[in-house]
Amino acid sequence: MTRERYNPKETEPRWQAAWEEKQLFSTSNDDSRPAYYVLEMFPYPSGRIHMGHVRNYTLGDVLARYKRAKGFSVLHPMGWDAFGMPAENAAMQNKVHPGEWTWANIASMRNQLKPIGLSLDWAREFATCDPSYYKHQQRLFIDFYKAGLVDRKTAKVNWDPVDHTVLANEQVIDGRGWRSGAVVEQRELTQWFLRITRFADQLDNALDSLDRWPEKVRTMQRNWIGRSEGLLVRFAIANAAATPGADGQRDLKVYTTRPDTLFGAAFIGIAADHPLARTLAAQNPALASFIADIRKTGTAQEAIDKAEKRGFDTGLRVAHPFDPDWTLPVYVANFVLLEYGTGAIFGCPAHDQRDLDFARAYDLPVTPVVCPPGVEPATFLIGDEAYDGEGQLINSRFLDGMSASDAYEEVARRLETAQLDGAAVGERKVNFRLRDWGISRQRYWGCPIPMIHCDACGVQPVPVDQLPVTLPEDVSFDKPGNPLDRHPTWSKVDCPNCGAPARRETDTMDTFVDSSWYFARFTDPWNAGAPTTATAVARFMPVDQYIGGVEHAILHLLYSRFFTRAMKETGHVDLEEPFTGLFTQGMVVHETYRDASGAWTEPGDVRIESSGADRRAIHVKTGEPVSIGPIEKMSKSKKNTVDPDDIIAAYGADTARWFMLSDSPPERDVIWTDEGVQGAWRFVQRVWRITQEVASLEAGSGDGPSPVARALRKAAHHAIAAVSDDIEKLRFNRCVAQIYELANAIQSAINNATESGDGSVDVVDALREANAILIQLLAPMMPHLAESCWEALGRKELVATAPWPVHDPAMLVEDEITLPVQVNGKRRADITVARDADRATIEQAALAEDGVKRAIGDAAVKKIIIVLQRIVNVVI
Ligand code: ANZ
Ligand code: ZN
Repeated sequence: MTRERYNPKETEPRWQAAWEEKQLFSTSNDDSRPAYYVLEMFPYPSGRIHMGHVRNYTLGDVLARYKRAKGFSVLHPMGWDAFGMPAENAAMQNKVHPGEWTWANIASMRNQLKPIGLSLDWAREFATCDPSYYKHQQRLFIDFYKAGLVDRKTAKVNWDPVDHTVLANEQVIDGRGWRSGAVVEQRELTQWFLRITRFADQLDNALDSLDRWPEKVRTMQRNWIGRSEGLLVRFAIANAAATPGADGQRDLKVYTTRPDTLFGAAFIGIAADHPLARTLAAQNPALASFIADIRKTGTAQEAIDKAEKRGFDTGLRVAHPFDPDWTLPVYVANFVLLEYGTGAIFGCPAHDQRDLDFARAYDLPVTPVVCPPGVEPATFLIGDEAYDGEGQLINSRFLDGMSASDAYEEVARRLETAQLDGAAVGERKVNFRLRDWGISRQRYWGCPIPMIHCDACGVQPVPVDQLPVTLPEDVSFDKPGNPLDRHPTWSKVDCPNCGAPARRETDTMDTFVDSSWYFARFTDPWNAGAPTTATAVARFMPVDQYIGGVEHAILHLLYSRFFTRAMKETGHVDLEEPFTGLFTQGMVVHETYRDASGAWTEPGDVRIESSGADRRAIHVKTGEPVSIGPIEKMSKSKKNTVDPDDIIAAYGADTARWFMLSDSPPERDVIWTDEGVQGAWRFVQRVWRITQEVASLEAGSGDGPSPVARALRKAAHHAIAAVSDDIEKLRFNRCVAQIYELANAIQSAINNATESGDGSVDVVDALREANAILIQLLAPMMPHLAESCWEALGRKELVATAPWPVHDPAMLVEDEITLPVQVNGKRRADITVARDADRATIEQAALAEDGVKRAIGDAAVKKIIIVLQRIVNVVI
């Protein structure tokens, strides 16, 4: 019999065509089966599919195929997150229109995705840069606007004074514009905001209910939202009259989460842009220039945290709330943020590190007020480190001896009742770190914000029946800045309210908006009249399993959660949480190589010469040695990428999929190695060979039940149960291990049947059953190979349409047990007996073994010790 090698080049396109022809993966919106929605984060059309994509989509595909086999109507769509800066950069560099560049990339990436054999519903494909998509996004924006979820306010932007353009944070490198190299300035611009803070509390609370999300992602979200409970405290200004610019100022409000430390207060800090700082600076040129100076640090939290603590003593003093004779200096300080709390703090150097650094720099008193447990208050001193732990109050008058939490309550209670100018001094307040979401971008390649500015009527939304507001095609990128601003006609429009000449908004939306609701659009991308269709949303949403990179753990997921709530409030969906299950996959990593000159060298140019401890590599072209560097995330800059196209061309998609799934748990990084790929390739061939062998087995003589057959059936049914469970839990590397085991069991049964000639009817039946199970279990992972094997078994239908195998619970019960048999303490044999076998049966079986008989020889058996279910010892 001829055994042909499995040839993916021939089979893979054939099976893809067969699936396509039968439209197996297009999902109907009206189907009586239960729905299951699996979604991978859609790609940005950068131009090439990389291994990270392959991993992401393969993970989702396994689940989609499995759920389909389990009888679900599975929604598994694909689209393109297609707006964004790289297209504009390409336009500037290569003189190609961003749209042209983007659509060309989409076409080539789609061509790269298809050969992977993903079970995607391509009928639902869309790109966010398509007016038929962003039209609905504009509609959502207008509905949010009407519902009070949109705000227009001033905010700081990074301004490049040479290019005359606004820069995104990632375009500011070490304080300079990425293209011009000019020192970036902060400018105030009026911008559009989505009021995500309206839902801050909900977004925080609901994290508890997301029990199918990784804990680390929930924690990251929680930290980002940053809920804190504290107290607003008003400090009376003590010397307003004596301080130029402070006339009429009566109090200064601070936010604190540690009112218990109030007696440790050493100063007041206000933000550079605090209104009081501004009025004081108007009368104080030295302060004004100090403020101008610290503004250069920018607004990024990281930069602020890193910057040296600096302040300017304004001369203003405030009274301590519990002691009118105790006054504190007011500084403008660079570490106090305008947008948090009230933009003003009281500094307690002993118990806050920033305050301590500040106090040391400006020679302010450091009075500890919380003494750590077990430390003698008299000896407790603060050195370079603030103490932020628990303890007992000291140096704090009426609070002395209390715990920090009791002291917190006591201060809060007293200040809530204390009065200053007819209002309470203290007020409890929950604060959030979360800020409203500024979505204005001064760029071309984004969704136009559908608003019109009229001198007479103010801001007006574009009437819904005039949507979409489309981007003009005739734009140039030869100058920096936003081409929409300098387009001769695009922004000229009549006011929808009074008809007078008015001006279109030229800002476009942050691309995070585009990805904040695409999952809802996938449920009915054909609805031309509205963003969503209620029945379709009800059928598929929320997404049952969302899969993507952990780099999106904060913003994308938070914005999507906000959008879902905002869409609920405006009647577009009827749910709050978009993703019930979230899985964050690890990265694909690879060794790095450098040639003799230190230049990064591609894996394709490297040959590993020897393995083990003295692994060495050479350059295939020059024969020169190549040094092997650390394993790192695949990246173009280090040239340690492997192109999916090359792998598929050499081995086929199944090999790539299998290796990707097999090597490590999906949440961890997977190290791409040539040996690993080879191993996967060998397994593909092995499954093919096994299947052909089983298909050609002819049942020989012997009927009646065979123990070999029984053991094989048990292995197969055990594998069904284990693989199903592991797929449900996305533990794909464990599925792979189970499948290897089953393949081994089948192989040894084949060997047994062919060598001993015991191809009894029962054994051949069991082999056929186990082989079919093997193929079905690996079908979600290696779908093409599975189809070829299925066909070789003589099945007429596609395995992609076969129902998932069901295990027989009776097969999972362990009913036999293997016991070692010793003779005078030395192991001589193993016996397999029924788990509940009695002593007599076990003795008989033990004494019947050849090895045992030989060891006993002529001696008399004195006794036989049986430890049930453990061991048998024959004493002679
Ligand atoms: C006095 C104090 C004493 C504080 C102490 C801390 C420790 P979270 O938990 O993040 O809400 N703070 C308040 N507003 C600020 C602003 N705009 N810029 C910089 N810091 C600000 O942090 C609240 C604490 O951060 C507040 O409690 C305040 O300092 C500071 F031993 O007040 B605390
Ligand atoms: Zn008007």
